[in-house]
Amino acid sequence: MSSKHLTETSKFLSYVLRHEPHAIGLQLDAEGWVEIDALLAGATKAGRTLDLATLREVVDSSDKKRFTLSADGQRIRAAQGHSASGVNLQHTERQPPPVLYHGTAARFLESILQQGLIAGARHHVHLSQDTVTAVAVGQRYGKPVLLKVDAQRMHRQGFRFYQSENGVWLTEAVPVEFLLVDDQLT
Ligand code: HQG
Repeated sequence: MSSKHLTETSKFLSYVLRHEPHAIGLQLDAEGWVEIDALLAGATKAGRTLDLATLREVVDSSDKKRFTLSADGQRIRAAQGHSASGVNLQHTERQPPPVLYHGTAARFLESILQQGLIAGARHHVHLSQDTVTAVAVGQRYGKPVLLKVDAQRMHRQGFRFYQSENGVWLTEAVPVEFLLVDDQLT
């Protein structure tokens, strides 16, 4: 299958498994799972050609391991990034590394330096362990800016951190006092 078709299908899966399952008549459970049969049927009904082989190829080829299959292979979920209500993944709570990064766009900086990082539509603020990933995330919205998060100090003060099954660090919000604009991009 062409990489363009795989990317496009991956975006469709992110849309229904993270944000709008109802768009194709699906309901996710509290842990974000849905029966693969129901997903394929819903997609077909919505006029999209999606078969099991394609679905498995998208899952296997996802650079960020965005989707997880259940142990019995019957169900699928997005590993993180949800905004859908009624979904509340029990991500593993972990002690974070001393520093985490958040990539954003320059045009959001003023607001972030006033309010701190907020989750917005998603259930968590997303943080990365490495700067390359963070810059790529920020670049999706415009000229990227890299923010350094003092995760160690946050954790010491009782803020909780979680790691999704595909390795993304998550927290509820990051107050301004724990943020530093990293000047390596300027
Ligand atoms: C910004 C991708 C103004 C925030 C990535 C971001 C990630 C504020 C945007 C995942 C703000 C939200 C999530 C404030 C935060 N004022 N703007 N106070 N606080 N923002 O897409 O972190 O490829 O919901 O900086 O890898 O960009 O889809 O979050 O720019 O893990 O699998 O508000 O998406 O994964 O944007 O990206 P998003 P994100 P996938």
